[in-house]
Amino acid sequence: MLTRVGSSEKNSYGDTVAVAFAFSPGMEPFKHRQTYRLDDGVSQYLPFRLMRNPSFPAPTVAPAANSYLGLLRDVLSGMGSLNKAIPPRWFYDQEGSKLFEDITRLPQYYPTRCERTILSTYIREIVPLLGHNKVLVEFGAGSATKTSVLLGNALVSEYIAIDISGEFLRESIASLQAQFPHIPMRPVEADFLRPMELPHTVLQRGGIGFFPGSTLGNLSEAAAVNLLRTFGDALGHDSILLLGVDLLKDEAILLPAYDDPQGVTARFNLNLLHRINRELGGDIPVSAFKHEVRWNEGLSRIEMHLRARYDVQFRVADCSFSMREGETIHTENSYKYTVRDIRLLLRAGGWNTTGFWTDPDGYFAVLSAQRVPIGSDQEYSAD
Ligand code: AVI
Repeated sequence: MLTRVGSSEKNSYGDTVAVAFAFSPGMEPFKHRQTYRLDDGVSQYLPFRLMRNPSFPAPTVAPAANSYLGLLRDVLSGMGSLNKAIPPRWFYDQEGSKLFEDITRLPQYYPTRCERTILSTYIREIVPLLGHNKVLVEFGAGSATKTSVLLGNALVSEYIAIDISGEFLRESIASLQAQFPHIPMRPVEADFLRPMELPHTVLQRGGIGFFPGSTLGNLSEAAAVNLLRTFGDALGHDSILLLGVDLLKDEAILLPAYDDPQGVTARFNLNLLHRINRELGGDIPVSAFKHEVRWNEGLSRIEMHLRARYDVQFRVADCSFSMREGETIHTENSYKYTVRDIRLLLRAGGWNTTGFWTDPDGYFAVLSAQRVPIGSDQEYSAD
């Protein structure tokens, strides 16, 4: 069965855009595959040093991450589905990125604190596994607060920070650049979930992919494996991955981390509706929705939803929607892994685990991994 929605609208720049969709209700988010060149306009984000360095070509990644059309497409297809869902990438406008930063400082939200502890405690063990003079590429850098421990200890030739929220990213990288003036840095506003081609220096020197914060856990298993393969393809054969993941634990710890009594995560979730109203000219009555968190034991994931408090009707970009009381919009999954789960996921994505570190409570893990050499399928390994 196909759901059809169509619309014609002017975007915030005054251009007339026409869109028409035909999506199946079960369509998975993150399936959009397009590649754009980032040569135009990217130079405005470069530190002066890099602008004068002609051997540092622009990377090719998908820049349309935060675009009007991308949001429109995901919202109309997601809201037109039987089980309403909007991909979590749309949380991160300027306001959403600030709210996420607030979440990371909440006492109930342990992942950021645990990951920082692991990195600073074990940095001496981690650094030798990262090689020398490789290019550090951070996927979903955001505030890049965990990067300084790597930049201060590992020998890296360049730092490329990719994030969907450009303004926020540029501010973070400007302050990191002041801290480490000798390391060339490049903030790239892009969606790393789409195919990417990094500067040739990455393939020449080898890349260190840094993917902290358990963002991998926001993807389905299939999308996570695809992303790990995309990272491998972009970083090249002689590359290393440093990955942060949230481990499976008691519901009593998990639920408050996503449903804090201060209401910060609720504001983060509801900001998605404010964003849709702001950017797509919607009239969603935000107060008709409630933040809801569920632990899905069978799938080992936290789910965030927006639940209608009563029957509601609203419009988004000239399309009408209605929801019954209790119906929800599924806005995020956050998978929690066992150590074996994550090792298997890495292997399926083309990476062999080479190191594993955790915090004293065993809440969070940082893993290092190497690309699986072509043609290797060991039946038995002593590690
Ligand atoms: C970005 N990501 C790993 C966070 C998580 O824990 O899944 C997003 C988040 N959602 C609510 N709180 C934090």
